[in-house]
Amino acid sequence: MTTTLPAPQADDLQHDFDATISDDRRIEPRDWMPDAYRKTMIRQIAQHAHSEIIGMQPEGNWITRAPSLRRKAVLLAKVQDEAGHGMYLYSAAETLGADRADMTGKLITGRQKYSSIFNYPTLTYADVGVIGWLVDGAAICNQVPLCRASYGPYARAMVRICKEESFHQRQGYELLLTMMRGSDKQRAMVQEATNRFWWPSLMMFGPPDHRSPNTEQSMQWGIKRHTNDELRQRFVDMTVPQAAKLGVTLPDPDLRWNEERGRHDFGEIDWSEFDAVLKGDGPCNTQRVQHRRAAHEDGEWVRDAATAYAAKTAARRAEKKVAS
Ligand code: FAQ
Repeated sequence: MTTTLPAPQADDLQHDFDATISDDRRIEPRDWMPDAYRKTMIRQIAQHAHSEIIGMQPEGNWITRAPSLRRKAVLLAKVQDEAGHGMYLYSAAETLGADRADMTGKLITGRQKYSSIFNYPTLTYADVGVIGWLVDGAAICNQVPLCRASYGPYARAMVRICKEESFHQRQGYELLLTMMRGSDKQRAMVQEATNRFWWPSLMMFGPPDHRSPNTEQSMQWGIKRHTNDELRQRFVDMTVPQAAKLGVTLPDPDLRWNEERGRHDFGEIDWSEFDAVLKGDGPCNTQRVQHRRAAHEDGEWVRDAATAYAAKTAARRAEKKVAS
């Protein structure tokens, strides 16, 4: 949406926007904002919404094979929560003028991204626990600072999402604690799932700072409060003691406490793997997008029916108004 305004008015609007950001107040949907800010917010929120929706697939894969009624109920509720997060986020993007059908179209034709992590398969039930522990854990680490993001509707959606993600993280950790108290086979499953998900979880935070084209501007605008590398480091420091308590080994021979830095050092991430996943060449990219596309196509009749019902209700309301 490009708006050309006379110069003095444009300057005033820019000044008000800058003041809102520097005073750490929120930008609201009716406020003027630079086109580039709107575009960045739509990009990030759409990617985030798509991640929540595509993120239902890896764990959804285990709903019918959960090992008990309790685990099944918990997993169903968790996957449903992720759908809810997607819905809040699409609504937040709509307040910026984005169109939900357009965003879905861009997702299923590969023109908008979703998180790299959901392109990895879930091979055993331990993956459900590890996703809760590491993937939701990384998501919380990344999203808690977003509760203070400068765009009001996004920041407010994040508050509720973070509360639910914290619960998800605990359910994953509780599942893993239970498995670690079980048989040798169960313990081996947890270790094997941790080995597969550790590095992709670190990639969730995005490219290293020197290769992150958006960080600097997003930090100036108060969208991001920390860089990708800062949050990744925070996640490593938070997770190491949790792994020790659980009794699993994180698959990184270079991971050790650095007394001087007061943080953990960790090994080099394979960024060529991240780049390949982003290009569509991860283990499950094709399957994830195809599945989403099929669900969208299968749901066409529901959208048509809802649209027809809304039109009929509006017409009836208009008729009543004319009659009264
Ligand atoms: N995967 O310049 P930067 C969840 C893209 S929700 C794919 O650093 P930015 C809940 C990036 O978009 C997980 N693409 O970008 C759950 C950019 O693309 P461009 C999702 C990635 O935006 C749990 C390009 O690379 N969370 O897990 C990734 O400043 C369990 C350059 O990167 C969010 O979306 C990636 N990992 O920082 C659900 C949180 N990283 O410019 C189910 C909100 C980067 O070509 C089960 N988003 N890219 O369009 C953010 O915090 C930021 O957007 C970052 C990236 C940190 C992800």
